[in-house]
Amino acid sequence: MFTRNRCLLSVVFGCLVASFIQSSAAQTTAARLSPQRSATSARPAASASPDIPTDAEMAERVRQEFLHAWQGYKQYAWGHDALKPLSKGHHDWYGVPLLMSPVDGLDTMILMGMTDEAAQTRDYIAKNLSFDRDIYVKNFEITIRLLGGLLSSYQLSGDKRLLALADDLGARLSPAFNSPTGMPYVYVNLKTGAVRGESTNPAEIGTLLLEFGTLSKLTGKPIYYDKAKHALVELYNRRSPIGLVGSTINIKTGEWTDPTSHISGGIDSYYEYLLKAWLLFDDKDCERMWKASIEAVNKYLADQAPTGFWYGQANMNTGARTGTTFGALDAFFPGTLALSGDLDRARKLEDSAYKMWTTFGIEPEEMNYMTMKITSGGYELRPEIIESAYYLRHFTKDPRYREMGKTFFDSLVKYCRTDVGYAALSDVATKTKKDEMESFFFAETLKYLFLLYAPPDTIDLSKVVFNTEAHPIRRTW
Ligand code: DMJ
Repeated sequence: MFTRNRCLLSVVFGCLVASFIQSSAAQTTAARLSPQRSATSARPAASASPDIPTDAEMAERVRQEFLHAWQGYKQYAWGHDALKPLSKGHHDWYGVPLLMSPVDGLDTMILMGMTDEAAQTRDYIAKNLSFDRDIYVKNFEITIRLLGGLLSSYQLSGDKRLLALADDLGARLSPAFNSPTGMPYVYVNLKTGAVRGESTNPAEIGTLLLEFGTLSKLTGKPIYYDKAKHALVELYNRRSPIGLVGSTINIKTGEWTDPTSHISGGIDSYYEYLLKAWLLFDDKDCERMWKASIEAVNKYLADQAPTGFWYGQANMNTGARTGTTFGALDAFFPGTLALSGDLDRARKLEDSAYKMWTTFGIEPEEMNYMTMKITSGGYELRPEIIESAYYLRHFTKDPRYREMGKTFFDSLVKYCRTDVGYAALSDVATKTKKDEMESFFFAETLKYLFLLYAPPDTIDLSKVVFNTEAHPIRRTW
């Protein structure tokens, strides 16, 4: 069984994702993409402790769980955005389907070597996905899930129909940037280009450049890069004198309406994209903005508490501590720190996040790290803590992270698995399930779990950057 799986994985990776595999000439790019240390795909042979399965066995287990959830989606929700894993129904975000789960899940299928399944899904998307819809969509969510997914799967498959869909989507989303400041409105109507939603946050403004920038590079239309970059710079220019951003801003006036600073949901991927846009596009402005921002974040938000090393909340203008909560979304930050070369903080923070997970058997949406008491008790099948374990294993080669991954996988199977898929939890204390399986479970949670155990050259991190929805974008420019 093990030998067969190992062969299967090698063959599949060799054929399908050859363009992602590291070339020996990658050192120059590797140095640029890995600012404080050189990246390498070498990993010591997994000397698993006796009770931990081998990497190949773990990768295959994850793959089987993807198949389980995908079969459930196909049986009960095919053609819709998402499966409802308890009622066995389906859910469409905007009343009409935008194929959220197929587009989000397609590149994971390709990386897992599901050749036939991926080809069928790709064909279905190309023939059935239409953005000519009179609906207001959230620019941020549609960009990270659909635009990112289409671009990544185009690069992996070479299917030009996906790039055409991405170009069409990019054009339909672009009116969102037509505000007095250039920072995007929250919603845009895909048919009419009408916009609405002036009150937004740094993540919704600053998490667009990887996708719009890649669209520019692949279509030769600079307008996409320029609009998303302008929005990012306008946001950065409104940082406080001590270098922090707040939680809520009005994109018409440019005024902050909530000065609370943190790295959690609503700000998180703004920081992630400053770093990754530097790495993917060699954009020196983004390099400068990342370096200035991370210094302020580490100075005012990092918190060495009796319970561990965390990042909490502070006032963006004074730096005064205003809160001590940390949660599932914050757990992306060890991965971002590791990618930037700060392995010391990355390791300490992932240890804290792991403590959060194991304290409750599975991580809560948010808790107070001073008291270790839950302040928001759901679990949405989120990937961030697994994403961070993937980066840390890659950069440190420490077997600790493959062991952590086993804990995450076992908890998911134990508490979230249903007969047709996986369900989010409404309460991690009681492990009560709820009728939701977000598309990022296919795009991110299972992909990062798989990559944690897949052969290390499956993705060449010296050439590939993941968008915030875990869609790998390869630098071809
Ligand atoms: C995903 O849609 C993205 O990772 C986003 O950046 C944050 N939230 C979810 C996953 O938790």
